[in-house]
Amino acid sequence: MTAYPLDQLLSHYQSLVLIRRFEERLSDLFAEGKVPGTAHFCLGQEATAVGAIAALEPRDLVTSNHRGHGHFLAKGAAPRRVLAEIMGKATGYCAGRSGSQHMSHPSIGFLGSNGLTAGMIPVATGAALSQQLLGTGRVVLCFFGDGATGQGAFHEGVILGAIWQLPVVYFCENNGFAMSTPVAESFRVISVAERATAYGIPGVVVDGNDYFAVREATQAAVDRARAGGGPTLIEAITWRQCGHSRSDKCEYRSEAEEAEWLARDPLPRMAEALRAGGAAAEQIAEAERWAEEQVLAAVEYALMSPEPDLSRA
Ligand SMILES: Cc1ncc(C[n+]2csc(CCOP(=O)(O)OP(=O)(O)O)c2C)c(N)n1
Repeated sequence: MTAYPLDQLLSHYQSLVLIRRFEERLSDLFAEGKVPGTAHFCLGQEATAVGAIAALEPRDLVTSNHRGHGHFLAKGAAPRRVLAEIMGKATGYCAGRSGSQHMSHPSIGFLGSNGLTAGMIPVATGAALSQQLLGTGRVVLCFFGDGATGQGAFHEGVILGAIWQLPVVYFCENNGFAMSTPVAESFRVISVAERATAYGIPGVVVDGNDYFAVREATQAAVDRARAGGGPTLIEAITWRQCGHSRSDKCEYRSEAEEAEWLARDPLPRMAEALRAGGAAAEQIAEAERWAEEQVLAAVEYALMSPEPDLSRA
């Protein structure tokens, strides 16, 4: 932790708390009938988004999946416009037309989330090919879940990334389940990272609930990609503190499992590391207050925002 400036770490802790409060409040808004459709929350997975994106430069690019609110916020999206988008409002990043699963804002390097499982892996590979051909020096960070690694698009995307030595980091958030299917029923290899051998690229397993471990592993992969060394497959072991989507009551998980993972919650772990590194209790509390205020302001903004003009194509 001493390798990073305390101010920067406090601001990343703010981002963790922001994502947590954002998702909690969004869940309430659904329950209150104020949001249409469905959403996939990333509660419990905040450290993968913030830790991995901390390893990027602002000019670098990110692709996401259906569980993408945290990725978008960590890349610097304004919470009020993300919430407005999810609520289908005209002030959202895609004018209310994409909703929760298909948001994008290329000008901050967020190329998009996608409801198609593994749908963005070939897109990330293509974006990385562009960076290589244009010589931009940018790296692409591609988020997806463990379930996505069973899709043909994963294989096709990673194999091309590997063959062409593209500046891309394939980042798997292994939260133990694809909907209700546990990973043990999805593949026979011990870990997703083990598959990297088949593509001839490094595979790394990391504790996805540890901001510092995620950041360090991603930094090594990003540096390697930027230097022309090609892709890395990172597998971050994490757990969602919620159902797969809004309607999932998680009946396939035990109370013991839940207790075990709640004890590994990434937020108190980072707060503890900050305290140990010299942050004052007031600085941590201030970061938490700031995040809460951001979410309150976002809710007000999104609720007040107009509906899209449906006469426009
Ligand atoms: C091509 C495709 N097949 C099936 C689905 C249905 N589906 C939605 S999410 C999901 C599971 C995804 O699991 P994983 O990639 O592990 O991500 P997680 O939800 O755990 O974050 C599936 C199968 C889909 N959206 N797209």
